[in-house]
Amino acid sequence: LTQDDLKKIAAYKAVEHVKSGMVVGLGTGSTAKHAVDRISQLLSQGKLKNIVGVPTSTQTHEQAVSLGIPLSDLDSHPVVDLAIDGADEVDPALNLVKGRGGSLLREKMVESVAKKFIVIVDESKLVKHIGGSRLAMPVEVVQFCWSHSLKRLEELFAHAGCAAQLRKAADGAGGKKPYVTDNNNYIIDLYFEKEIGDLNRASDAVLRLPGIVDHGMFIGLATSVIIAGVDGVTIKTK
Ligand code: DER
Repeated sequence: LTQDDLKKIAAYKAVEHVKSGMVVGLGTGSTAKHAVDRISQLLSQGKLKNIVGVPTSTQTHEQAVSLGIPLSDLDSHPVVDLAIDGADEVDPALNLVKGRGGSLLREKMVESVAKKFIVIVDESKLVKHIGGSRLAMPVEVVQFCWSHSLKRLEELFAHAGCAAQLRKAADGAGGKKPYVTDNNNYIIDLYFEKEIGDLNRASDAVLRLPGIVDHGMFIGLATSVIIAGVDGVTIKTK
């Protein structure tokens, strides 16, 4: 079983919770992609009807359009029955790190108004403490004076040995340029040497900094996590 097989298994399991008539939050990333594929499969087989998808990125929007999934947005559907999305890290309390795919803002907007939010992961995403994996903790910031925001974020997390860097993307000419999100913002990735401590305190402190749009800590939003491992699939519900 490859890692992608595991992602697909978790995604298909989550889609079993999609019922006809639901407004479904469509996640972003290589795991959520399988869930979107599966929903379109069931729609075309007539096993699902009257689904409205609310995509969490232009990437997922384009995938869903190409698959013929009817789409809407939070303006028209302020409540989502079920959101399905991947994650970069999941801790035992189902807190998440998300956003390494760059879509954290729209994901958090959709997933924070979902009656149920099922996270789909392969077992490699499980961690003891989020932010401790030495992988990126993304923060979406306005472009204006991003370097100032980067410094304020490093100061804020100095106790955790934080190093921050502006996320870059290929400029198509062999060089790099700042990565720009769907919302025309930049992303600053934070790397920690030590645990960041209380997540809610960290979240509040980050969100109080002017110029910060949002961050990749999804605290208390997930209602279930479906974990696909080599020994099988398990579901943990809060
Ligand atoms: O960027 C995101 O939040 C994605 O959901 C990401 O965290 C999970 O992507 P993956 O399923 O490709 O690992």
